[in-house]
Amino acid sequence: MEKSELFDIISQFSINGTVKEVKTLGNGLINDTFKVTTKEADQPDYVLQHVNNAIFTDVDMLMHNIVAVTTHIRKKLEASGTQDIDRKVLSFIPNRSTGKYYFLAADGKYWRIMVFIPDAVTKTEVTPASSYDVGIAFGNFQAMLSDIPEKLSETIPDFHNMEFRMQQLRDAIKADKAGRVAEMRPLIDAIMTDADEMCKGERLYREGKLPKRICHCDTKVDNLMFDQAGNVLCVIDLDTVMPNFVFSDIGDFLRSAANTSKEDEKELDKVNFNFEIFKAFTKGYLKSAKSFLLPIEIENIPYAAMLFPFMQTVRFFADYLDGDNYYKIQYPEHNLVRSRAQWKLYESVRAAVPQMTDFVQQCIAEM
Ligand code: GN1
Ligand code: MG
Repeated sequence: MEKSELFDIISQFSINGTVKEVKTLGNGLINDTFKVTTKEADQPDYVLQHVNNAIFTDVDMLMHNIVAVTTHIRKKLEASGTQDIDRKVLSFIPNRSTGKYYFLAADGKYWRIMVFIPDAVTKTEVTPASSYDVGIAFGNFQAMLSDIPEKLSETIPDFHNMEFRMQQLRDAIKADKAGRVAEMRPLIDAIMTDADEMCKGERLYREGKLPKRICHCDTKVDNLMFDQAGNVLCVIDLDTVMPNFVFSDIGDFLRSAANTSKEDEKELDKVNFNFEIFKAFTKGYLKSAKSFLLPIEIENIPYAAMLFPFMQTVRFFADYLDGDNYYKIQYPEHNLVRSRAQWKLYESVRAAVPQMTDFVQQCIAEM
């Protein structure tokens, strides 16, 4: 995109300061993100984002959710006397003319802008010590949002609904749009074998045994900000904050953090479940969330840990069979490589279910 177009988009928002430069930022698979630097030292920098409205089809509702969430969290942090609040919750900037928190450009693209959090870093890997803090942070995040007065909508309907994700995979297999199905039988069969078991969450929900709470739903490590000393500041990427099972936040964090390699590792021997990270995270999470969790949520933490690599295999794989329309890819087989890496992680997590179950029980007994 031309710099002048980006400058023009930025000028639609009520930002302070004069724009000096705009550079690409981050590695999200869905939205395009830019860092906007201002000339003045006493004015903030900003983050400009193109919202992918093929995926988030109702941007007005999306931004309503996000602003409700950030406003509510800010109030909670103020009430508890927290220091340095501007680095612990995102602030979005309204459009000068509409007052809405997005700008709809003439070409139909949606943009938004938020204040850049200074002296913060994102990570691709975490240690057990930081995972413990992340666990506490997610428990607090869910606790802070438990009494949000606005009703939040599902920004992507059925986002973490495993039955729906299986249906998408079945549809992709049936349509075989990219002609890739024939060679993929072993992976398809392996997924189908475990599918019913992995859809347990939806069944428990229908039976009225499992609640939905407001969750982040994209808690991969890249979506966390840390300060220079390694302390958690906040979770970013709030597009998917919506009602869901608590399994979402536990599972997606472990999927990314407790993987001994990358989400798209080609050498599968390098992909394993890091049990130390699981232990540290679970301990922290239970510490801050135990007061509101039901026994059924606690006893299914091992299920949550399995569910997310399983679900992510299904999602990457359905996209691969469909001809790569959803996730950004860097090479033609990228979604297949991702699927295989996630499947390897799933198998490794699955093998650890007995140890995970013991550990959760032990944690609860000690609290
Ligand atoms: C996407 O936007 P990003 O890259 O943080 C995806 C997540 C997946 C993740 C896999 C809206 O997250 O659900 O788990 O990629 N977000 C959406 O890396 O589909
Ligand atoms: Mg992201």
